[in-house]
Amino acid sequence: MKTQIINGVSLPNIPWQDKPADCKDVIWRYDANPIIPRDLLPTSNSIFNSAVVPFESDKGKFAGVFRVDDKVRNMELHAGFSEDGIHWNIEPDRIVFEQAEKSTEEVNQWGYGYDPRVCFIEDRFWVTWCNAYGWKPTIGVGYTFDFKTFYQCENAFLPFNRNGVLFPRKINDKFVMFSRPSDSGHTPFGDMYISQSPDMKYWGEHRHVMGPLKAWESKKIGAGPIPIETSEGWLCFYHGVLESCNGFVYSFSACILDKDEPWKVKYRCAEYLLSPQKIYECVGDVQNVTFPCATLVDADTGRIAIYYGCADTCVSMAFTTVDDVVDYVKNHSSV
Ligand code: BMA
Repeated sequence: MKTQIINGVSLPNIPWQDKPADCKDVIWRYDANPIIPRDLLPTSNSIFNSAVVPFESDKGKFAGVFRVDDKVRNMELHAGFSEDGIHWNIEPDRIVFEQAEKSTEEVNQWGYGYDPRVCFIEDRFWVTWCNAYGWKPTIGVGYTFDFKTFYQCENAFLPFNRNGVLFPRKINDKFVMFSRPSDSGHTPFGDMYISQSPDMKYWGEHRHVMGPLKAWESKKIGAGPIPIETSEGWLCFYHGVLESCNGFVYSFSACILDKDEPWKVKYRCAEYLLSPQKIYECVGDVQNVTFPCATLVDADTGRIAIYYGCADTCVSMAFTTVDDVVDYVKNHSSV
């Protein structure tokens, strides 16, 4: 590998398929997509935009937090487990968080849950999601050690905010999180920002990272999976939205951020790397959405498995390698 993965883990059983000989793209789809159908649970309307991580990785296992919209159309989060990263057992009951700090205040309460991310930092798995505070979206924060008991902390930010994504280690002794200030609806704008915290509770030192630039992302952008630390900087997949006469189109691409000051963009791919083109990405509850929320990365081979929601209906997987994507982003960069 030309590009080294820093602080990575070995995942010998990472889900993987070689790039098809006729594929001209940097990212290629799993040929048995989608891996999680909308009706995996008897109660589910749809399962999409979900986060997976290595869990008990010495035993080759995986766990995750899944966005499950039920048939009432409540937006809920459910835990799930897998032996191979492809076939998932999702708990039939939603996660009910315990309060991390006992409080009589109402600030910590669960409102709803969508677009979760899961990030292992130091000793626990942190979960961020779009939570409701007074039915207004903001970034919920919680943690778990075992994907059985989950603890909820204070919301990170004021409404309105979405796409809260943590970095996998402290930088300059502070936790670091992306977010995307928004409105109460289907926000027609959006830049990515970084905020910093000494304790996962008080967030400040906000920095602008980047806003929409190219046509494919001209309406708004938002952070995707947990950033991957490499010798070139932080490799970040992110989604971008274009508005067509048929509504929003969600594609995704990647950028590389400075390792010490991650609000500084080193490279940013001018093109999308994957856009809604397959039937399961174009047809569903919301047409034309590919929305990545997680990656698995094998530090030994540089293989990356990307998990992305499709058409707000199901979950699919796509693959690339660190070298392939870093080279492509560097060679097609416009900052
Ligand atoms: C965003 C979020 C995502 C969803 C996308 C497209 O605002 O709600 O969960 O995938 O819209 O509907």
